[in-house]
Amino acid sequence: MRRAFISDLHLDQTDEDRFSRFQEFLNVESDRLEEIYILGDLVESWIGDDDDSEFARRLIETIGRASKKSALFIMHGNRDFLLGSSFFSETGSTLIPDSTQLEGGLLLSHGDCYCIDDHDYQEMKILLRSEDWQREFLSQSLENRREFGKKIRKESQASNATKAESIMDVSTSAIEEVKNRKDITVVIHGHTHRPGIEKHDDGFTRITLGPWERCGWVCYQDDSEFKLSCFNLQDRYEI
Ligand SMILES: [Mn+2]
Repeated sequence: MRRAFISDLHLDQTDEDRFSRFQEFLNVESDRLEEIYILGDLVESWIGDDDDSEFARRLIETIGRASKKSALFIMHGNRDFLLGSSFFSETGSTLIPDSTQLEGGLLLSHGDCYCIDDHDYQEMKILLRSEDWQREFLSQSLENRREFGKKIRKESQASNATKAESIMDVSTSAIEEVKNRKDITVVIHGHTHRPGIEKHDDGFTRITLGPWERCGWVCYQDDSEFKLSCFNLQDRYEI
């Protein structure tokens, strides 16, 4: 099975380069791979499937084109958890829940569920993922929702700037828990923006995807082989 895993693209209307690289990436890889997984934070914010912006329309078109050639799976992150059923049916992609397990003991997560030392974050997550909050939010005008999106991003940047580095990383005990599961040998996650491959002595592997910031991080799978790499976001994406 040949797959690619990406996360934390944080696409928005302001970064044209990054959006073009994403289009090229999907175009090239959907010809070549059987499955493509986006493990959360595809966009910087998603205010609802009824967003009528040019950006939202382009995103839906781009994913729709790729999903005709390759199976596309998307997991919610903490920025794009409002990607809803219209988005998935319009794009032909499939929503997968956090902690989805694939064959060969492969576990997929956005990664924020392992950041259990960040109590403020986890509390906020419970609120934002509740049905009541989402229903109320989606009932507001697009204009209000756009404003709220901007506000919450600023607040999160400000609060992250004062938090200890270790709090925003995964907690060792949360990873130990995953590792202790007999049915899991590899976990792939994003969210922390600390890309790398961690191989444990007992054969357990943790692969952390990176953000599309200075370069575009991708993990390629070819059966039991995993390769983490980063491509230039300034140049056209080619293989
Ligand atoms: Mn995230």
